[in-house]
Amino acid sequence: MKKGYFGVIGLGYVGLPLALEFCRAGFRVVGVDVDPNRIDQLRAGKSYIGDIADLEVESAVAKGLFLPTTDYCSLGKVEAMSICVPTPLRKTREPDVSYVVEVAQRISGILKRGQTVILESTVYPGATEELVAPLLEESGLKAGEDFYLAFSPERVDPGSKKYALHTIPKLIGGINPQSTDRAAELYQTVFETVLTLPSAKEAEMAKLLENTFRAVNIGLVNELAIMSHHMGIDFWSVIDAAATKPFGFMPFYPGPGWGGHCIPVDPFYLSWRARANGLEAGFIEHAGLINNRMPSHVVERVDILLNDQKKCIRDAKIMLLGVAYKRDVADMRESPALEILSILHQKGACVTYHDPYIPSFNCLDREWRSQPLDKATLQEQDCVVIVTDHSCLDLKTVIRHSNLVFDTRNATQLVRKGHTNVEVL
Ligand code: SAJ
Repeated sequence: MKKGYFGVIGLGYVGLPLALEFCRAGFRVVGVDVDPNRIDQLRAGKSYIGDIADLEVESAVAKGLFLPTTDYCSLGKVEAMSICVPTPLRKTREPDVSYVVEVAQRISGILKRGQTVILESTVYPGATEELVAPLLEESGLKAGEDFYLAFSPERVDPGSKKYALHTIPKLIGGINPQSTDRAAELYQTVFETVLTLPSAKEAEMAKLLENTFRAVNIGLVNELAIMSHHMGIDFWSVIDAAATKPFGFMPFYPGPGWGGHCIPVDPFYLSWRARANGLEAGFIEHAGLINNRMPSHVVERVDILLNDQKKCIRDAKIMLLGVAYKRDVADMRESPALEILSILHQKGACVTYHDPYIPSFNCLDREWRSQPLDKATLQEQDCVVIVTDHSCLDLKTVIRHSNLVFDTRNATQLVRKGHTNVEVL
């Protein structure tokens, strides 16, 4: 297939890697984003996504392959375009598809006969056909005939260097067979493996199964961790033992809660749709209850540990070690650290944090700045709470100079032997 122009709308942690993957395959990629600062950075050869090096952006721009712009009209020349904008939850835990709606309306203003639109943003089953198609048809063109429309779930694991994007199998489901074929033919020139599904709904549901699978299993191990603690069982060794089973088991690990913009969000797109069909999504709702309760469980544990030293949370000096939502990423979105910090602050603790990936962030109407992780600072703390187990953290030093360490990730497993000042979740 000749390689012409391809469009990507939304140049975030999904869209930017996708755009550059198409550049590497020889396409000229029109990258559209509403944020002019992002466009300026990209044009200057700068990346704002941890997994993407500046050089990758600089090289694609210099070769004239990557064309960052805020102008939707530039999409007029592309054969196909992918929508990669956020699909968060509202405060009511209902889907917020406003970004997808905004983009679809903008595309309908420039859509050309014969173009293909692929939605990559995670949505509820049926959204591509029931929400996006009518918006694009405001162009006067007929979906599935005059233009083609498909869904292809993004499969990005932020912070993971293990899989190159083009090696991760890509699912495609169109609103009709012609759309499926068009989208698959295009993606086959970039991705090593492309699997087509009967329709867009199966592709939308596959993504939700993938992430609900993780969310429910995270909830399972969190629930069993709390149970094991009360029963005097070392649950971390239980998981390692169960993981020796070569089949039929996949380890998940307890933690301070679930973060990121996917796992705590995507399952509720499915439960919302289920409820709209008069169905119950019990596992999803229960996983949400458990995972959302973990931050307060962490604080309860710290409270008990301080009480054992005749201290209380009020006025205690507590340092959170790692605040990103998971190890080795510089992303705070939905991080459980934010909830832990808020609860401790409300209880009167003197909270600080150290995170080499997060120099500062705003929470509780103020800026918080990462403190040095040195002997003096550690010795001042009544408790150090390991919230995110970044690989670069020197936990031996932390244990050596801290009065008390509460480890929510079992990150000290190999260095805490012989130390009595470390407790794990
Ligand atoms: N977590 C646990 N215990 C676990 C696994 C994760 O507490 O056993 C926590 C993490 O600390 C994090 C949250 O859950 O706060 C989500 O973790 P995650 O490993 O699912 O990471 P995400 O959300 O960055 O990326 C996931 C992808 N993860 C993996 O495949 C390992 C994948 O499910 C999706 O492609 C991606 O979300 C997405 O964009 O949907």
